[in-house]
Amino acid sequence: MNILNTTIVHILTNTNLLKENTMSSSSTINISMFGASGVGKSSLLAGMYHKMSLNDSCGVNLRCDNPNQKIFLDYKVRNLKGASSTLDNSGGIEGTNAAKEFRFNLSATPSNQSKLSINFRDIPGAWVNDETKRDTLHNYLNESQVVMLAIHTPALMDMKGKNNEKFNQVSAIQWFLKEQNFSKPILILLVPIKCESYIETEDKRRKLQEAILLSYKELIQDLQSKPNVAIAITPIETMGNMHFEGWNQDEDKYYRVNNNAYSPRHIEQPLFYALNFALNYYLTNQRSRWVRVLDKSLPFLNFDSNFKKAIVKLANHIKTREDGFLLLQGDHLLINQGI
Ligand SMILES: Nc1nc2c(ncn2[C@@H]2O[C@H](COP(=O)(O)OP(=O)(O)O)[C@@H](O)[C@H]2O)c(=O)[nH]1
Ligand SMILES: [Mg+2]
Repeated sequence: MNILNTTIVHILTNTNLLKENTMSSSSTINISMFGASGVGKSSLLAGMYHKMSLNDSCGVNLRCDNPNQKIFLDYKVRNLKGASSTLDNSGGIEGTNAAKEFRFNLSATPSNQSKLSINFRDIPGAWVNDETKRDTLHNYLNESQVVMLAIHTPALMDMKGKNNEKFNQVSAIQWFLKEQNFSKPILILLVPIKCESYIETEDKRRKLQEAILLSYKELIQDLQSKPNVAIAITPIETMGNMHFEGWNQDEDKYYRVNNNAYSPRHIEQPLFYALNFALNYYLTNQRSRWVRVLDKSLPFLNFDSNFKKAIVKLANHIKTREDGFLLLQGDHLLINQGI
């Protein structure tokens, strides 16, 4: 069988049938970091990257080759680690002009050549209310395979959600998402952050889920019948050591619990969801037709076997029903589709 495999691969390579497979090195998955200003989008991105660089990353390697971007992400993590007894929103003031792009290379191991670029676009929250950015924002969302919608949890939960609309811009954000035509598969993650005080007990996690389902009801109902759309609620603690204290006029205040160190919880989950979806998307939609046909009809050739293994591993690691997580729809877009 081995000789047969080698011969077939040799023939395919020499007849250029696999060429498009190697050319697929240019495939890109766009992930939009979306949400109002100051909710914690950039911190979430930095925290996910940091966590990924530390731990077992489920059979995938995510590399940032741009030194300036690495410096920015490291700086953000240092800020989160160094946050002292109180913390306010001032760190989140963003320019309104440009979205920042962070390009990562995804491969099965550090030594493997990357076939897939993961392009995070950190979209300024102010764009949702800026007429001049409307088209650009639509285009960004339209080009996205994954949207991570960061949600300011204290604004959603405290004082019966009195500050929810203001901090989370729920109506404008839902409008932008509902306007998409969803002709291609997309994963939308509703990511409650700063939620250290809201996921400590089963009862609190249930209440948080209910509040998200209610607040984003319009969007969720609208997307319910769309088979191309996967949606999940993925609550995380970006810092793990800060508890919500209250409001000082219009600013949210936190305190550091027992001087505890930065210890994010579940922060890898949105990334695992996104990478799982991205790999499935790549195998199903971004490889050439030839490669897909050959992969299906001659499975012993083991095309992209490392990516397939990573999909299974990631699918086993993502939380779909526990710890306040909920995969609402689109399971079929996240599990190995047997390609
Ligand atoms: N308490 C708390 N503060 C956070 C958390 N994530 C971010 N922050 C703080 O919230 C502010 C805004 O964060 P940033 O990521 O810049 O928000 P962005 O404008 O959405 O990109 C910063 O001061 C962060 O230090 C979190 O999980 N908990
Ligand atoms: Mg930001």
